[in-house]
Amino acid sequence: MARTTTGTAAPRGFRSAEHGWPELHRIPHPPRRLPLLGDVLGANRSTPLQDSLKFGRMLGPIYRRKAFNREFVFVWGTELAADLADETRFAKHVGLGIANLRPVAGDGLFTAYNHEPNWQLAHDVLAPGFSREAMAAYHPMMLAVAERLTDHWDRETAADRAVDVPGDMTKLTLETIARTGFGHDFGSFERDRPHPFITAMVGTLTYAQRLNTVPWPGLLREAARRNEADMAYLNRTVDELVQERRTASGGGDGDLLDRMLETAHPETGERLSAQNVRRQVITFLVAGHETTSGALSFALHYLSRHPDVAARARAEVDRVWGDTAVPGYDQVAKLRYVRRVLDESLRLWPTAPAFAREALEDTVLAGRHPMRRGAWTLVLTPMLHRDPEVWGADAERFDPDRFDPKAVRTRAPHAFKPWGTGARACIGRQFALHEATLVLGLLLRRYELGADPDYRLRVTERLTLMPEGLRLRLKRRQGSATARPATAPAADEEAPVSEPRCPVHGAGD
Ligand code: MNH
Repeated sequence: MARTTTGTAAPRGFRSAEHGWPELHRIPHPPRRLPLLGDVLGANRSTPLQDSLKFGRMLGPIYRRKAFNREFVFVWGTELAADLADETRFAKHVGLGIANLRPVAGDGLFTAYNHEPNWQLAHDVLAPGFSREAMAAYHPMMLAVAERLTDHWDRETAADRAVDVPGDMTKLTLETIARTGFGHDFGSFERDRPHPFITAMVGTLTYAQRLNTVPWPGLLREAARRNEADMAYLNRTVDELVQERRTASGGGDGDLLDRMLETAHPETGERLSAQNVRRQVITFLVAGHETTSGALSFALHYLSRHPDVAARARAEVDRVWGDTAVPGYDQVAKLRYVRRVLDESLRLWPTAPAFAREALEDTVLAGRHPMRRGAWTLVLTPMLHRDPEVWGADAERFDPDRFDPKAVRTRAPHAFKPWGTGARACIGRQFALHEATLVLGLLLRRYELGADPDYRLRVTERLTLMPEGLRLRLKRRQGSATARPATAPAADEEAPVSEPRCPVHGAGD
């Protein structure tokens, strides 16, 4: 029998907080609440997440906000977030931005309700696509895509042009998931403008985010029409891609699409339906690149602003990779410091910046806030990751040493949640970490990163986060990837983590 994540289904549909939180009055809300409109003063519709951070700083570790007639509870204190990680009392809640993606992603892995049978089926069928063996098979394809990036950056650098970091990271990560997952090539690096798939995807994500900020969707009629067109484009792209595979002779050597089309559930023998495959392909093309692209972009921003950190990371790459022209699969996980740079970037700007949890039963959150079954709250990870009680008074400061093994061991559990939590945590975590570590290693080895001194970090939101307008000037390093022999592992390296059977349940948040 397939496991279920939640036991019986919690009540479905939207519940404003007053229905689910009997003692809502004890949870603070912003001053100057307006009749009908709610807490809209000082809010900016294009940056809802950064607004929430502002309110979080003002109101503390748990607070509520009302937008028109709907009220939401937000949580960021570590103790509260840790209690919400208890899978016996709480589970993922599909609401707000995620629910708004249902028309396009349906019961695909990311947007499925916990009780939908296709969640467990697709999880069990696709999880082996994220095993160590699968990852090792993706590695050469990831390298090939990274080479297209460095070719492009070499040309830009030779022409004395600054590189467009978020734009090019998006090309890189889209090509990576398309190639490794689906044997497809969007030709992103051969285009001057983003691929229409990206434009349609950004349109859909932005629309889903905007739906949260209007009292009723009818106000977005024009945008809704564009969204229909965007969704139709996404569906068409995916249908063609699936069709290509169905008519191809060779198949994809066990890539994600092969698994979706061919694999029967190991216990029930069930397969994904054609409609569900379509949902999964869209889900993976979007979830598989948008957040990794942001994570790489933020990391490059911080590396360019912290030459000491960049020098240390670069020295590690030179030491671990030595003069191997092409790093092997096992040489990526050995970049422990580069990995810390990524973790620290994901701490400050977790690119999927919130996740929602709902109560599976009537319960009391952290012993203080009663919740009825079905009540839910949003965990704000960028604030959780800045909780001064855990991260100290200098939590805003970029410092990868926060992730050295000893610091990690002594930290409160559940204080770092860029991948979400529990059964519905990110299935692509190891994939993203391998890809991003590999690419940062290659870039550090090849270039010096020059920051524009006038650039101030601005973060754009389309459900995910991205540094806006970030450009860097690169310099090719002299004599990089030359005669420096790979040495024995440094003393501070962690033992390799043994691969869990299921990359999600075994990942250990
Ligand atoms: Mn990803 C779920 C963050 C990369 C595919 N991902 C999640 C969640 C977070 C998340 C947070 C949980 C959301 C929730 O609780 O509602 N994911 C990330 C980040 C990166 C990332 C920060 C990169 C950095 N994710 C990837 C990649 C893939 C992927 C790469 C695929 C190749 N993620 C998923 C899927 C889910 C998910 C699929 C839904 C899993 C499930 O619910 O079973």
